[in-house]
Amino acid sequence: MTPEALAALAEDALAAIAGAADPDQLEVVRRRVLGRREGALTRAGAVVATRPPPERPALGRAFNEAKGRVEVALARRSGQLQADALARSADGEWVDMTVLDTEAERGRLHPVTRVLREIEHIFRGLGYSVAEGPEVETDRFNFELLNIPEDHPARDGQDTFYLSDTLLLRTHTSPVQMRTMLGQPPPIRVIAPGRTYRRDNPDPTHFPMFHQVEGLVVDEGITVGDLKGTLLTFARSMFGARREIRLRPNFFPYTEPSMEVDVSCFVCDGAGCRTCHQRGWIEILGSGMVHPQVLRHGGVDPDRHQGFAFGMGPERIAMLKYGIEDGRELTVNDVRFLHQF
Ligand code: 2U9
Repeated sequence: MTPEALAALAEDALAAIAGAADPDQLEVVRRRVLGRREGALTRAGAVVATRPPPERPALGRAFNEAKGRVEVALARRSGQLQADALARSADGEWVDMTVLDTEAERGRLHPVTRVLREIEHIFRGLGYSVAEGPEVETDRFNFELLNIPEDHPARDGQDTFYLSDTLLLRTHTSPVQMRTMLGQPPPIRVIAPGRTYRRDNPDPTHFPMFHQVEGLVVDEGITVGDLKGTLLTFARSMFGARREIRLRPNFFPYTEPSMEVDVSCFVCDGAGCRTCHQRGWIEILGSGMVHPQVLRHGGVDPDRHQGFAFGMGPERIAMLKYGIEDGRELTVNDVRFLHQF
């Protein structure tokens, strides 16, 4: 053992440290040189202690210097390797927090929602309130009080979703108006928008769940003139100022007389086109004067108060307004479809 041999050990160690490519390799080098039992320099230090006293000061100084150089080199290389690793991950993973994502897409309102809101807006402007009610109804509110007879086809299990002998999914929103009549005295001006259910197989114009907006007015001296003026105002707000309406006789159990309402075609102005099937008119609403028996069921005396009612289908209006040929598209929620409106 000589001072030169200790210096040579240190040189070997420095070369190995410089060659370590990552922290794991560096740790292997550290153990090989400074490990508590097997480290080459550690063992050389033990040999120094066995030399005769006159040799020890020079050997001790050489040992301390060799160990110091190795320790400093290890610490430097370790810091360097950690900084390299950090720089590499920052290069691969950096995020620029100042970049605005101008490509973010905005959502749209569903066409049926737009039509519902537009209808509500128009009738609120005419002084109507908006009422809601349960989608699970009783046979009594959905049919009986509305004068719909026991043998009416709508009451059949083929046409209505029954949940029990007496509970069903409402087939129209009319029970909401019946509940309104029972809950407050005239004057009443209310619309009832909401989901309704019928046992129809899906096709381009049918779906087992759809929406309705029905309306009810009850006051003293209400006539067909009020009905016609109200629905003309609605038609012009909804479909354009040049619209006309016409009433055609029809039958509903809860109104007498009952009328279907056509609006002059808003695509061709009445001249005849594909949308109106060359007729110049489009059927938009059902309506009528509330049947005296239905008024009585709602706690209203038909000798003092009269009323008119109407109903319409937002899906049908959305299809006409936006040229949608297959109403089933309205239930798929494919954003490529919804983004067109
Ligand atoms: C009460 C009294 C009367 C509601 C009315 C209609 C006419 C009507 C349909 C048209 C197509 C709904 O969207 S549709 O399927 N509705 O034609 N509905 S009168 O009459 C009422 C309702 C409640 C107490």
